[in-house]
Amino acid sequence: LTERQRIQLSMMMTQALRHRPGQFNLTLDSAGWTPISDLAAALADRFAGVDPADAIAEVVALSDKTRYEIKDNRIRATYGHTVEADDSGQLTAPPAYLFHGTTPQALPHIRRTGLQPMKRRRVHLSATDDTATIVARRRTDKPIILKVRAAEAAQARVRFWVATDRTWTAEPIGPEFLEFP
Ligand code: HQG
Repeated sequence: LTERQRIQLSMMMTQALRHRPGQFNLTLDSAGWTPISDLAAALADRFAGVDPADAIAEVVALSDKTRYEIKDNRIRATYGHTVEADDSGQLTAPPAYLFHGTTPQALPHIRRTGLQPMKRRRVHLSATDDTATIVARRRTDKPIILKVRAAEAAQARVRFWVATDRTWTAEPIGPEFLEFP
């Protein structure tokens, strides 16, 4: 695949595996898994001349953010769901601190209501402040980095899941667990 084709296919895969599985004739289980063959069938006509399963494997292998996971002929998005995927990731006790990159505009809301999942099922957190800065730069050239007292929140029964080596997901996190700049 060319890089352009890879990006196009990856965008279709996030639509299918995070947001609109029904539109691709897919059924996701509670952890977000679906057979690779079903996804390949759904995407086949968009990539004439390329084996769709090979193309999918290439996108998975080259994903800079480890957006997808393959296991036992099944595939899932590692994070980012708007559809229910209640067991995605691995329920794990978090480190003392995680990070969240956001915008100046969101800050007053976050001070009041804490981190909310907004359109997704879970709040997304970064393992390092560098990664959080990259996440924030998607939306702003003035990144705001919040330090999340994750272990303390977990003690107060907020659940955390490891998605990738750089990304965690969590339930809503109250402002009392956030350190503002
Ligand atoms: C903000 C990308 C108002 C939050 C990234 C963020 C990540 C609030 C936005 C992954 C709020 C939600 C997720 C509150 C949070 N009031 N705004 N109470 N609480 N917000 O995209 O973390 O490339 O759903 O700060 O790299 O930006 O797609 O979350 O600005 O890993 O693979 O509401 O998506 O990965 O935005 O990004 P998002 P996110 P991919």
